[in-house]
Parts: sequence; structure tokens; C-alpha cells
Amino acid sequence: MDVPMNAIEIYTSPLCGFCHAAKRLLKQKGAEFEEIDIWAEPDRKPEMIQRADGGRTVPQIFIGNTHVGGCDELYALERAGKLDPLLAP
Ligand SMILES: N[C@@H](CCC(=O)N[C@@H](CS)C(=O)NCC(=O)O)C(=O)O
Repeated sequence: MDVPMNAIEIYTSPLCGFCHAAKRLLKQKGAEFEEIDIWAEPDRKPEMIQRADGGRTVPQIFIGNTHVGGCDELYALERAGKLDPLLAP
């Protein structure tokens, strides 16, 4: 049976190593995510900055109603054992 998961959105750009690392961890978790490539869709960058409270770097990651932040914050959640509960509340 599939485990229900919170919706995940991740703003990325193609040449961003932090973005690839963040997506790798989410994939390892079996988490599906919506990717918004702001290089391909530059019109969505202001939306990202607004939702991220001024955060301009990629990735910007949202899980459910939570703004996680970037790659470093995602991995910090994982190290603290807090990522799994956020993915599947
Ligand atoms: N600490 C951040 C670093 C993110 C970062 O530096 N991203 C680069 C691309 S790989 C970026 O957006 N650079 C553009 C800028 O600094 O305005 C994280 O873990 O996500």
C-alpha cells in the first residue's frame, strides 16, 4: 500500500549541484515532487522569492505547508530525523 505523502515542490535550475543533491535525497526517500525549473520558466522566479521570504538561491523546497529552505536545510532535517515525519505526516 502506498504511504500518503505531503506535496513537495522544488524550485531548481539545471546547472545547480545543490538542486541535484536535494532531488537525489528526495528520490532516495521515494518522494515524488513537482519541479519548477526557473531557468526554463524565469517568470516563476519572483514567485519563488516571495514564497521563500526573499530567498533567491536554488533550490527552494516546500513540503506541504512548510518552507524547508535549500539543500543544506533539507539534509539537516534528514540528519535530525525530521525529514521522514515531514514527508509522511
Ligand atoms: N546553501 C544553499 C546554497 C544554494 C546555492 O548557492 N545555489 C546556487 C546555485 S547551485 C545559487 O542559487 N546561486 C545564485 C545566487 O547565489 O544568486 C543550499 O543549500 O541550497
